[in-house]
Order: sequence, then C-alpha cells, then structure tokens
Amino acid sequence: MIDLRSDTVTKPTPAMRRAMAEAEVGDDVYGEDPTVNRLETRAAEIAGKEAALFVPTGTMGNTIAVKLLTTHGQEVICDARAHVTDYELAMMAWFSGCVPRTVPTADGILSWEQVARLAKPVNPYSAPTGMIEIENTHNMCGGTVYPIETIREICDGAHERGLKVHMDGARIFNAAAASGLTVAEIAAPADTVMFCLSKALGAPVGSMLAGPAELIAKGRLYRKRLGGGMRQAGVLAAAGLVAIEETPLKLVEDHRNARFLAEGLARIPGIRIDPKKVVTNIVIFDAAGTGIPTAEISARLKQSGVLLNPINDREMRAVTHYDVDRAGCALALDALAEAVPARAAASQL
Ligand code: TLP
Repeated sequence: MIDLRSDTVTKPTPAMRRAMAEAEVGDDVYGEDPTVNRLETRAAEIAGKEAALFVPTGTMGNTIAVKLLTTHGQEVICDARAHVTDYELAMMAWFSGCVPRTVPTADGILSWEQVARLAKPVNPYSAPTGMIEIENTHNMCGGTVYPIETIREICDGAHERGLKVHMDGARIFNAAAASGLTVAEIAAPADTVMFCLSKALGAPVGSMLAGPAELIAKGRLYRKRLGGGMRQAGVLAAAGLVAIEETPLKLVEDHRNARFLAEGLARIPGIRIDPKKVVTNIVIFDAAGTGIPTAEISARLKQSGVLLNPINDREMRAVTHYDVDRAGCALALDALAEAVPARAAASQL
C-alpha cells in the first residue's frame, strides 16, 4: 500500500526500534525516567524555550497550552481551518471554557491587522480575547508556512495588548526545512509551541509542549489531569530522540516529493492545484472537476493500492513522508490518472 493519508502513518525506523529496545527507563510521574528527561531537555533546547513537556499527542499539547494561556470565558483567535478548532473535539471549550473566534484566511496565515480588529478587552457584553493561536505549517491549507515577519508582528502586537500566543507547530520542522530558519527562531516570538514527534518526524508516539519553565511545570499537572501521566515512557521518548535528531535532515526530500505530486496532479484533467503553493509535505487539491465524488476516488485508489483521504466533497489531501519514496508518488499519480478517466472530467467541463 502507498499510504498518503497522513504523515502520522509512518512506521518506526530500525534506529528508533533499537533505541526503544535499549532505552533506560524509570517512573516518569516521579520524574525518574532518564530518557524522557533527556528528550524534554533536548526539545526545550531545539525550541529555544526554558522547558518542555512530553505529551502523548499534539491534541493534548494544544489543549494544555490553551489552558495555560487563558482563563474560562475567553476567546481564542485562530484561523477558520485551524486544527485546534476543527479537529480537537472542542477541547478548548471542554477543558478551558474558551470559544474560538475564527478568521477566514486564504492560506491559513493570520495577519496582525486581522487579529487587532478582533481582539477585545474586557467589556460588559462580549468574551474578552485570551490568546492567539497560529498553526505553522498550516495543515488544511496545504502545509503553508508563516513568514517570520508575520509571526513577529502578531506576537509583538499581542504582547503589547497583554495577550498570549501559542504556536501549533505540529510540523514546525517542515516550516524550518522550507524556510531555512531554525525551529528556535520560528518559535521565539510565541509564548508556547507544540510540535509533534509522530508526524513528519516519524516517531510512533508523542509531541512536545515547550515554553517558560513555570508554565511547563503547571502544564505537567494538567497533563496528569488529562490522564497523560505516563510511567516508563522512556521507550517512547527514545524513538522521539532519534526522530528529532535524524529526521529533520530528510524533510526536504518529502517536500520535493510533495511538489512532484502536485505537478503531476495539475496535469490530470479535472484536478485543480497550484503546484507553486506546495512548499512542504502537504498537497491539497480540488477534484470537483473530475465529476467523481471524492469518496469514490478514494475507494478506487484503494483498489489500486493507494490510500488518500477526502477532506470534503471537493478536496482531497496527500501527505508525503519517509515511508513513501519518489517511485511511490509516481505510482500514486498513475493510479489517480486511472481513477479519474479523462472522459469523466471532460463531461464536467
Ligand atoms: N493532524 C492529523 C489529523 O488530526 C488531521 C493529520 O493527519 O494531519 N495540530 C496539527 C496541525 C495537526 O495536523 C495535528 C494532527 C494535531 C495538531 C494533533 O495531533 P495528534 O493527532 O497527535 O493529536
């Protein structure tokens, strides 16, 4: 199977499996797992923050960040297709008592002007703004990367008004590979940053939440409340350590494969995509012009050994990662061209 549904589907590499088997462990709820401690120290260093917390999932990392940076009854300003509002089971409401104030954007990138217009102080009518959430890279907008100046403008503006900023950097290493900046440079203006070990980096489990030491210490208690107090988690952290040291160097290859896919897709009648906009590992394309429902395209592809998910009736998403190489991408394109015959596309034009 050529699995392009997500970069969450990667299997641990032999080096990760070896590290997991050999990991030194202890009880992490007592703070005694040396491998988890090592991962947290290293993650903080890479993110350029005082401390970091190992959490089982990106959703838990974002959930804890919102809790740390807001109080009940506040608004969280985010892009309209942000993961934190669309794919996290309303955790900001459930756990933190906050509501999202969503902003429609062309490519998932907020601007300070948009945020400034919506940010509200305490008043007798509306929910005051608590924090701004920025997603970098932006998943559902096709892996778009925030320009560093925009991040700085949003964070500076927010801080001047006493607002906090959390960066959902699930794929911040892809943003770093695409921009030539370090993860620390990208995350510096934000108060907290979450990044995933289990997405593009390929670890089997885990994400990191990084920020000021005092906040992260508090975050540790929220992690426990959410059922995330893991015990001999060093077996998982060991794979995470391999992932943060070894995989970032390979991400440019995933980005090249994503561009290759996008260019091939643009040649298939009925499919719409601008390959120039594909700068990281996520390829989102509009298949409405094929006249075939996206769920049906997905089903046809599966029969040819290619897994690729619809996002909605029009759009589909392909995500590249280290378990699919260039030849795999070429096969996926052949399967797609076969799944949407030109005459079906032509009948819709
Ligand atoms: N994204 C998953 C799905 O949930 C859509 C994927 O396949 O891409 N932030 C961003 C930007 C994400 O893309 C994801 C996962 C998360 C947070 C949550 O991470 P997990 O799945 O570890 O809770």
